[in-house]
Amino acid sequence: MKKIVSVQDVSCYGKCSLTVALPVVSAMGVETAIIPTAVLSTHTQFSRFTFRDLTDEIEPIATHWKEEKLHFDALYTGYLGSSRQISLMRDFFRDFGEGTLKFVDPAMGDGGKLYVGFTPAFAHEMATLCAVADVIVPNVTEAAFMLDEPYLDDGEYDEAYIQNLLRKLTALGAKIAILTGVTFDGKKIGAYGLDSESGEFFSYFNDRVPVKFHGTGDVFSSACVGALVNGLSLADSIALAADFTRESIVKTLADPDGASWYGVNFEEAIPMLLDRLKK
Ligand code: PXL
Repeated sequence: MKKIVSVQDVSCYGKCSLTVALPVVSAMGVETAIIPTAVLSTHTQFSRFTFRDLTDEIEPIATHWKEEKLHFDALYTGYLGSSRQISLMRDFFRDFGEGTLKFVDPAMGDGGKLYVGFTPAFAHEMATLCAVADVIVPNVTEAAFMLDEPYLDDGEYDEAYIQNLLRKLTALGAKIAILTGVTFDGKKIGAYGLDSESGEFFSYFNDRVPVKFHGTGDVFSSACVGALVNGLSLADSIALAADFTRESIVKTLADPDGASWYGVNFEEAIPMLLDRLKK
């Protein structure tokens, strides 16, 4: 059985990070080990939340795993709680990353703003982890902060702006950079990437559901990692992850309790994900 490790926080309530990665990647038939980076009472979109940093646990866990000679088919990092955790992840990539997919979702902001608790210095640190990754999936906000480029909102940027961000992201060292949530006309939304080895840009767009939902990045990343580890091509993995994300949004819209800042109903989209994965 394929096996990955996902390194992100546990937000005990609110659908994001490990409470998304675990069910999604596991449902795709891939064993999902975890290293929790922090325990929060809720995700940070709530007006208040508790936060227990778990940085001190990361090194002992990694040391034990080295003794056990563990091997993973992918290393998948998401929300990291501090600059020190980023540096520990660089060590983790060095120790466990040989011949393994290193997938970084630099989850730290959206809509032109960093999430509560993050600074531009943290974003620069995150760029150093992206530098040693095979695939990175920032949104435009995260890319702009990592690169110190101006942030342009949906509807303000053009293809040249996106391609410039992608060139600079791969210049950091990332092999493949994929910007998520890209929309040029507000009607279509999707992923736009650059493969630094072939030098080729690629993209995948869907009809946009005209609502912004929190937590879609984690849904996209988890499905993309699951698809890649299942052996799908990069193009097919991105298409599947984007379609699954859209389906999760559609399911949320149909839910009278669905709130845009909370998270999406990815659970109800899992049957579609698995149907497509089998094809
Ligand atoms: O979805 C990314 C994410 C992960 N973890 C925590 C968050 C967020 C987004 O707000 O607050 C704790």
